[in-house]
Parts: sequence; C-alpha cells; structure tokens
Amino acid sequence: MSQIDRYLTAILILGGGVLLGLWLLAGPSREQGSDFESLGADAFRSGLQRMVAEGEGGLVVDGHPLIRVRDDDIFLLARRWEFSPAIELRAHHTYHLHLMAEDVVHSAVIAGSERLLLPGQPQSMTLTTAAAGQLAVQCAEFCGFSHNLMAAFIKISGDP
Ligand SMILES: [Cu+2]
Repeated sequence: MSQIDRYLTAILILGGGVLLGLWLLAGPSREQGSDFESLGADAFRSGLQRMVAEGEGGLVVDGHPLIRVRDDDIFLLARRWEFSPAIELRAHHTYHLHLMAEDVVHSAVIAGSERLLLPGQPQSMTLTTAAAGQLAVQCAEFCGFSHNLMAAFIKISGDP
C-alpha cells in the first residue's frame, strides 16, 4: 500500500464515520411512540365502525361519504393508496387521533408530525385543530405505485 493509498483509505473511513454520526444525530426523526396508550387492532376497527355509523350524513367527497366526527376519538385507516374515511372535524378542538395501516407499512404526516404505521398496529396521538379550513394528511413511506397520491384532506368546520 502506498502512502497515498493509506491517506485515501483513512479519509474514506473518517468521512464515513462523520456521515454516520450526522445521520444518527439528525437522521431518523419520525416518532414511533404514541402520545398515550394505543388501542389494539380490534378496538381500532370497532372504534372506526362506530365513528362511521354515528357520523354518516349523506355528504360525499371524492366518492367517499364524509363522516362528521361526533366524538373526541378519530380513526383513520391507511391503505394503498388512501387514508379513510373522509372526515369533518370541529375547529379549535382537541381530538385523540388513532391511525392504523391495513396492508403495508405507511407513514402519516399530519399537522407537522409524522407517525410510522406498521400493519395492524394502531398509533395514537393528540390532534388540536386550528381554524376552519383543511388539514392535510400525507403518506411519507414509499408504499408502491401511487404512493405520491396517497394524501387526504380533513375538513375543519367552524360550526360548533
Ligand atoms: Cu406511501
């Protein structure tokens, strides 16, 4: 090994170490824990059914019924390539949001925070709505062909 080869090898090893250090410091920032105790998959499914049954009001958005959430618990199911159901929330209200992936790994970015969603493992977080308008939900984990289109808008209503 020549002197130059040794220098190059040392630079490569040092550079790799620096990059690894930076990645560990600044890299994986998505949260995996829940804000409070998460539900089991069965409790999630029955909660979702209850929310849909209570909130159906005949309004349809993009082919899906719009569910007016009555309770403080919200259930969103992630599957290729949608978050469902379409929901309407009240402005300036704090909810318990429960998310679960049904088929493959997804990740939900909502109100500036990201949750990794492993299939069949619900995640829970608090969500406080702002003023009336829309709140975007976006998938941030590549999940196949139409991943880029996997987004939803939550309607925030000003009515009390
Ligand atoms: Cu995706």
